[in-house]
Parts: sequence; C-alpha cells; structure tokens
Amino acid sequence: MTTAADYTGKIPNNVSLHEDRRLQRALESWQPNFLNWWQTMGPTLPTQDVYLRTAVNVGRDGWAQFGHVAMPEYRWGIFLAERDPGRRVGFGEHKGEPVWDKVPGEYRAELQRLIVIQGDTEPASVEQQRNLGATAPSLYDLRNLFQVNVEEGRHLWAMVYLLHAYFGREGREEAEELLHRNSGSLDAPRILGAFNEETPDWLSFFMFTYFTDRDGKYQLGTLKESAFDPLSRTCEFMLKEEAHHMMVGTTGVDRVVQRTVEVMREHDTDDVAGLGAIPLPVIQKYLNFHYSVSLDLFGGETSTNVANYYTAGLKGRWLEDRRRDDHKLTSDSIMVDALSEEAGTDEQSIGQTEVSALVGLNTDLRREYISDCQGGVKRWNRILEEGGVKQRLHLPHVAFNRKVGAFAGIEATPAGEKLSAEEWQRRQGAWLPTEVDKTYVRSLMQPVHQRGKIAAWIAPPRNGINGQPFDYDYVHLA
Ligand code: BYC
Repeated sequence: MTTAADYTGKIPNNVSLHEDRRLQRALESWQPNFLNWWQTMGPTLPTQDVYLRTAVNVGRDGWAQFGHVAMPEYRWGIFLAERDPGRRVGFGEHKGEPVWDKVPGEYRAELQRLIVIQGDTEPASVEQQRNLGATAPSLYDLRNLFQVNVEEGRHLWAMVYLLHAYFGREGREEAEELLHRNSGSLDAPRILGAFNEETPDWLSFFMFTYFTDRDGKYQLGTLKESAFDPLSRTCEFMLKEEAHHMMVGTTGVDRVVQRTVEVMREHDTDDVAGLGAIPLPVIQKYLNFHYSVSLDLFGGETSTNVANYYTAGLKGRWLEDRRRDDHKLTSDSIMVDALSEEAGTDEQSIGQTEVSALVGLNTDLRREYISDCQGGVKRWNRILEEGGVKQRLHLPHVAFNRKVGAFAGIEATPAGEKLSAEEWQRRQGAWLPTEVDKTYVRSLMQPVHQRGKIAAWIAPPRNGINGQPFDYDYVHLA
C-alpha cells in the first residue's frame, strides 16, 4: 500500500502530511532552520546547479529523477517505503505480534535515542565534507560529492520526521539539537567518534564513503527490522540511496589504486610520491584509519543496550529473517573478541570469550560488516594483481586503533600483536597517516573543474552517472 508522493506543498512527502496540519506546521517551521544550516554548514563551493538525483517516489517503477538543480532548491522530502499491512515483529519478546504504528510508552526513550543517534550522523557527514568541493578531481566527482551531501540531508529529514511525528515536544527539541551540534565542535560535538574526525582530502572522502557509510548500511539494515514500522519503512528507503554512496567509495578507492599502479609501472618504481600518485603504503594507512574508527561505530563487543534493543524488538540483526534460530536468542551464546587474563600473570592478551548471544549482538553486526569490507580489499587487490604489482592491501586486526569496546585500553599492531603505549607512540606513524602523509595527499588536491578533465592522482571512472558520459556537464560552477 503506498500513498502517492505529494509534491505540491513545501515539503515533498508520501506520508499524507496535508492531513495533519499540526505536524505539517511543525515541520514547516523546522525547514528554514534546516536551510539555514545547509547554507552555513553545507558545501562551501559556489555552484549554479548540479546534475542530481531527487527521490520522487518509492515504488518499483522508478523512485528518482535526474536533472540540473540549484542545490539550495533541492526538494528534500519525506519518503517511507511501502507499508506491508500484514507485517509482524520478526524477533525478540514480541516476535509474531503485529508491528507498531505508534511508539509504545515503555520503549519511548530507547527508540528516541536510536533515532537521534542515527539522525546525528547525517548532517555530521555533510559538515565533514563541506570544503571538499574546492579540490574536486573532476566534475563527475564533484557531482557525486554533492549527491551524497543532499541525500544525507534527506536522511536527516527522515529522522526529523519521526521525531516530530511520534515523540512530541521532546522530539521537536531533539530535532533542533540535530542542527546545533556540529562535527568537531568543542562545545557541542556530534555524538559518535568517527563523525568528529576531519575529511580534509578526497582519499579520506573515498575511504569514508567506503568504510563509514557502510556502517550506515549495516545500522540501517538492523533498524529496518524494527517493530516500530515507520522507522523500519524509512530505513528501507534510505538504504536505496545509500547504495550510491558506497559505490562512490568503492570505485573511488578503485580509481586511486588503479592510478597508483599505472604510475608504478610507468616509472618502474614503488616510490610514486613526487610522481603525482598516492603511494600504496599511504593508501594502506588511510584504510587502517577509516576502518578502525568505523569499527568503533558498532559500540562495545558486549553491550546490555543492544541486548535490550533486540529483546524489545527495536533493533534486529542484519538479515534477521535469514537467520536459522528462534529469533529470541535467550539461551544462545556467541564468542566475542575480548582481552583475556593470562594465567598466573597480570597480563592481558587479545583473544575471545563466550558471552550470551544477546549481549554480543554488536559483535555479530560488526562481523557482518567486516566480511563485507573484505570484499573491497579483495577487489583493490585484484587491481594490484592485474597491474602486475606484488604488494597487497589488508584490513588491520580488530584490536588495532580502537577507542570503543574491549580493546579501547590497549594498543595493537595491524597484525593484532599487543604493544606497550611507548612502543605504540614510536611505531604508529608506520600504520596511521602522519602529518607528512597528509600534507603530501593534500598537496595533490588541486581542483580540476574543467569538463572531461581529471586530476593526475586518480583514474577516470568506467561509467558516468545515469548513462551520461564522463565529460558531461555535471556541475555548473557559479
Ligand atoms: N562514539 O553499549 P555500547 C550512518 C557510546 S552511520 C562515541 O557498547 P551500544 C552514516 C554508546 O552510545 C550509522 N560514543 O553501545 C554514515 C553508549 O553510551 P551510553 C549510525 C559511543 O548502545 C556515513 C556507550 O558508548 N547509526 O548512518 O550498544 C554518513 C556504551 O556503548 C560510540 C547508528 O549508530 C562511538 N563510536 O551501541 C552518514 C544506529 N559507540 O548509553 C551516515 C543507532 C558507543 O553509555 N545507534 N558509544 O550513554 C546504535 O545502534 C547504538 O547506539 C550504537 C552503540 C551502535 C552506536
């Protein structure tokens, strides 16, 4: 059952906003604050218009249209996937009961918290990426950056709609706060660690869209299972848009690796710094950083929060309905990564421990994510292999550079060997980007804003957007 999208009002939507004047007015009064945030915290590069995809409906016959749009006039809308009237709770203590159209009083605080955390990441990423337009390697990449940005803006709308529609005054206050916290702010930072890190260059942007957006895919996937049906439906639709963001990351890193291989071969050297390409060890360090901060986004290896979310039916597992168990997990267990005491000493070593499956659910999701990330490394290594280069990229060990969870208090090498704090200080520059690496990468970030041209540190894409060629006029600069 779907309601046709309504494009006539100030806020495009398929939630019959016009039938609830109070809600409509509340969202319409949030809208200017959103636009003000977009103008002050959004993309800084002045443009006339950008070739953008806009969500227009949720059905199977196409949900998006493409066209040149002036960005502040982008039609950010509220779109929920179609309602399945027979849908039932798939897990937890309410398994088998009809899903909820309203928020049950006893779960209000937890649901609001999950929605606020999800909502907080969306504008955060736009803030992190706001200056990248000035150094885009091509108009194609510039367009993709802006596409990602406007859609993260729409995902903020998706969460703000839920807060306004289902959480009363507190929800409206939280919606305001989402525009007041800022990435990296000392006074009011974004909630989760990775969203306060900088995205100062395009290699970081591609790593972010590969690794951090992929956390988004997995978190949205678990919220899509929620018994709170409006949350489930909004996440289902967000996942459609998310696929493009990850394509930007995957193919972005592909193209950086590709170009590095070409320059290595052309000059018969591994040392491509100074030859205009990004050396493989630097790519590995950026990978190590973005992967490890993204692992933190899954929370602790064990968590009573996540056990409660699951039992209550608020947040499920990745592909819950494909799991062959009772979907309640009350008597199951799981091995999770942990520090274990070494017999007879005060030492702790990196190992595993058995815990109840419910408290180990963050680990379950993190493992799904890790195996997906291995897919990226595999494809980048294929590019290296096909280019005749012997080096390979790797995912670092789960204990490497962690700030959240079981390994937050220790240091470890990318191979998973425990290190003293002093040794970590001495050696971390071999594994994480140093100021020298970052300065070199930044020195390559010279804008290429001419149609059909591309920077020397990255290969062109195989395909353009929506069937258009690479040299299409994706962006008209102001
Ligand atoms: N940084 O019990 P624990 C996306 C807090 S990305 C700082 O282990 P829990 C996107 C935690 O809140 C997806 N603090 O955690 C991507 C808790 O605080 P309290 C975003 C952290 O609750 C790119 C305490 O530490 N969506 O969409 O089991 C571009 C104990 O932690 C961090 C979601 O995350 C951290 N990294 O799991 C745009 C989904 N990690 O309660 C968008 C909603 C944990 O002691 N969120 N803490 O005050 C959740 O499901 C969960 O809150 C978390 C944490 C998975 C984040």
